[in-house]
Amino acid sequence: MTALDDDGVGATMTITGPTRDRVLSALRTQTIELPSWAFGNSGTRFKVFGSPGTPRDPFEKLSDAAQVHRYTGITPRVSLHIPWDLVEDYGKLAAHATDLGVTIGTINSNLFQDDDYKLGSLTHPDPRVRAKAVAHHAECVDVMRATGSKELKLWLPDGTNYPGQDDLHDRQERLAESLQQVYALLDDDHRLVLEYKFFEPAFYATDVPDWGTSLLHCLALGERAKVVLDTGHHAPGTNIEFIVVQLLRAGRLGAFDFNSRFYADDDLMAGAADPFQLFRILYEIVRAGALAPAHGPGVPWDPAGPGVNFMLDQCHNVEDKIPGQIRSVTNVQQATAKALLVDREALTTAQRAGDVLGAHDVFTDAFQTDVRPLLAELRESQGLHPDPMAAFKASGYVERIAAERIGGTQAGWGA
Ligand code: AOS
Ligand code: ZN
Ligand code: ZN
Repeated sequence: MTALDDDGVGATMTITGPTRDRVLSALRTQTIELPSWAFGNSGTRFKVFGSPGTPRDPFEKLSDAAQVHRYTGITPRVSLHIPWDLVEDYGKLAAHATDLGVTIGTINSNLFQDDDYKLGSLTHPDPRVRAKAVAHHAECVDVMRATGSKELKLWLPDGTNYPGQDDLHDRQERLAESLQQVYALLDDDHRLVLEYKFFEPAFYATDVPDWGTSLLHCLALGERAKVVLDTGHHAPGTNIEFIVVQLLRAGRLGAFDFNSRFYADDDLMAGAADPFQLFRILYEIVRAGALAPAHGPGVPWDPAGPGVNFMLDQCHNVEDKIPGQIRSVTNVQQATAKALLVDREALTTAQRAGDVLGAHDVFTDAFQTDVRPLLAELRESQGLHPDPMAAFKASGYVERIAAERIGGTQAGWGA
């Protein structure tokens, strides 16, 4: 059915024929990596609310993550956080993942929960503390070897709270040196991804506050160092898709941490705060041909290549965790489908003709298209239930884990 839209340019978009086939086949290649910490209890510094059935160990976190994959079909990897996901035998954990139909993804180091790191980790003024922070990454690389993970992700809480507290220049030099030591620990088929965040926990000067700083350090390290863009880590009003464009041009966009923020870095569900922003980001990904998975069966892994890892970095403080992940995944999937629907030919024609409103209409027509029926069709073609949320709820899994698991832990302390 076709109906007139209200922009005077054309009709509402219908998804048929070659467009439908092209979009469906691109969506079939998409994968999203889930964070193990999304399944543990989490909260703010004021209160952590427990939820029934919370995983008691990393094995149970993987079991919950596998449920998301079971119903959405596009989340085959799970990131670990060390030492939150500390186990004696990582080979056993990886085998457990395989049994569940998923694999271990990125290994995240933890530089923010040790008293020694009060004044910094890789940038700390004391060489002993910097050496300790580097040594932690050697442990993480061992976990990568034991689990088959290929990516080491660093997020630094390092920074200062007061002008003059430490020397800004020296901190950058120390950071460069420490990062080189970490990079040297990696195997040839590993890569390092470096996240940035404009503030918090430091409030005056953050040592990796923006994509430019992360990129400079990555360029100095080598071609297997890439930037992580966490969508929650920018000042309000920042044009994130512009950053995506620049990092893609440089071949240095390693990964996303998708989430939503309203005021600060809240790790809310991706697509909840601003689905239009998520669409704009994914449009640039599609535009650059960067949707192709970096990881996956039949995909040759290239640690220096342009592959982007699409990850979630979220916590579910008040909503149910597995459904919270399912919703986030379907939000990313919807934004991707809409990005794939942009009529690139019509857009380019309008752009080159200087047709400002025409170009804008082509762009927003895709965003306003309801892609949910298409995604339902995609899932059915893959043998999945068309509505993953309904299917998960009907499965009785939540009731089962609530009865079986007693004493689940907080996300950050689930060892
Ligand atoms: C912190 O704000 C960052 O987003 C990191 O990715 C962090 O490691 C992750 O959120 C787990 O705490
Ligand atoms: Zn993050
Ligand atoms: Zn964050």
